[in-house]
Amino acid sequence: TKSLKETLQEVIPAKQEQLKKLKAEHSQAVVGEVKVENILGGMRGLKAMLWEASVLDPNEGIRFHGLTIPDCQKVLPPAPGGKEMTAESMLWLLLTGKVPTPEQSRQLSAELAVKGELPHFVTQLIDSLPKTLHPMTQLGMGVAALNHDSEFQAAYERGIKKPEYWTYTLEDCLNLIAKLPALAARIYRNVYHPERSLESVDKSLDLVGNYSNMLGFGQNEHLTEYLRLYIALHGDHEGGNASAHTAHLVGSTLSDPYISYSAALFALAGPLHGLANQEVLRWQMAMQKEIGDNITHENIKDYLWKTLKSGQVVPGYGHGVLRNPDPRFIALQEFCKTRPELQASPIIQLVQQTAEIAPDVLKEHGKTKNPYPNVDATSGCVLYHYGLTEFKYYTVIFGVSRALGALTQLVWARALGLPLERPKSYSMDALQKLIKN
Ligand code: CMX
Repeated sequence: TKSLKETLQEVIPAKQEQLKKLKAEHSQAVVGEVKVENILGGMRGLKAMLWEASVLDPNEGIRFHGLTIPDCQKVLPPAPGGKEMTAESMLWLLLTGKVPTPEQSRQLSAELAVKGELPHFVTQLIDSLPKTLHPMTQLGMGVAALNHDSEFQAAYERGIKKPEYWTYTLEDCLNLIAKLPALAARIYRNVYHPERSLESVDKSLDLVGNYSNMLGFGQNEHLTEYLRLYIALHGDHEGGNASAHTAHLVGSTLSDPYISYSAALFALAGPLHGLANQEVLRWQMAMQKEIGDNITHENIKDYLWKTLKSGQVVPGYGHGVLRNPDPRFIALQEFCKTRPELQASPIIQLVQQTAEIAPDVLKEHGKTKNPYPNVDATSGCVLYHYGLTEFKYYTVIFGVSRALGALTQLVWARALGLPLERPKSYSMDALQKLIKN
């Protein structure tokens, strides 16, 4: 059986050749135009980034190396005894474009488990932080501190050659992904359950099996399976989203993967991006409190209008690229349908009812280009049902997941020798001058 590194070694030359050919034969081909609206509108719609692992179609949603979410659910190996694809299987696909065998996926799990414990100074750092510091800030700090042991940074200082960059980057990326569960679980324990002892990394478990175990939910196989699906699904969403783009931008300066991904986490921590899943649950709970037991179509509709009229966005709805319901939302909803206890859960029912009503209200409101639910509309309610009720923590789980895609691209950026990212900017005066000429 080939290892992950051996598989990558095999696929890299063809990609390098493809890049060389694109540069040589099509450098001057035009793929779109830059309008003033792109410059003023957060670069929305601008085709300006290279990203290998996934492409987001506005109508059908994400594909990972051409595979849709249902395709991935069919072909990517689950954990022993489980049904949902593992984070390792998704990581393998993202990195290599190939579907791993169950054996390869298990080997990767074993490799990550061996690397999974945190260095002592990082546990000390995290333990010294106040409980009141947002869990995302703590995660970003912990990830940045792990750069103490960056192999890429050390090798760069020694003066390695460019073609060797990717191997050290891969080592850092795997080390970081391996350590995220212990780091994220430690933050959870410290902030919410300081009385609990922390499990250490179990060498026989997959990454998410360990994460669930360290969070204190190891006995709940349903939640562990949900987390596997959640983490695989959130792994990558092409390159332009704020967290992935941040990792790419910072990484393009040859910052090591730890500090590049730390920066990405702080982009994920914003309410228009990853923090939305915390906001969704807060908002749905407030709706539940206000409506009480009398949940009707009209009551939900009124609450939606109340939110919009107060000038707030409806969290979990809309998207920068997508123009249809998010297939990640659909996959997580399907998970709910397979389990009677989830179907009976009041909060899950409320999320489902809201998803039936909100699109029409948002259409009538007439602002958002996409009135449909995104993944954040539903991702938190299953966690809540199974007892992971601290929704301030939810973006941390997203942060554990998004490492799969953002770090994959860092490996590819080094393997392809991608340059420093440096777009051109204009002041409004300069722009007006440009338009006149
Ligand atoms: N509720 C109310 N208004 C919304 C809206 C929503 N859910 N989504 C968009 N709008 C508004 C925008 O605020 C904007 O209004 P202004 O013109 O007054 O500024 C207008 O509709 C046009 O926005 P858009 O082009 O449709 O959306 P953007 O690409 O600018 O923004 C997003 C995308 C996700 C930030 C936005 O839809 C939003 O704020 N949604 C709610 C937060 C959310 O769910 N975020 C999670 C996204 C997924 C993720 O990254 O994790």
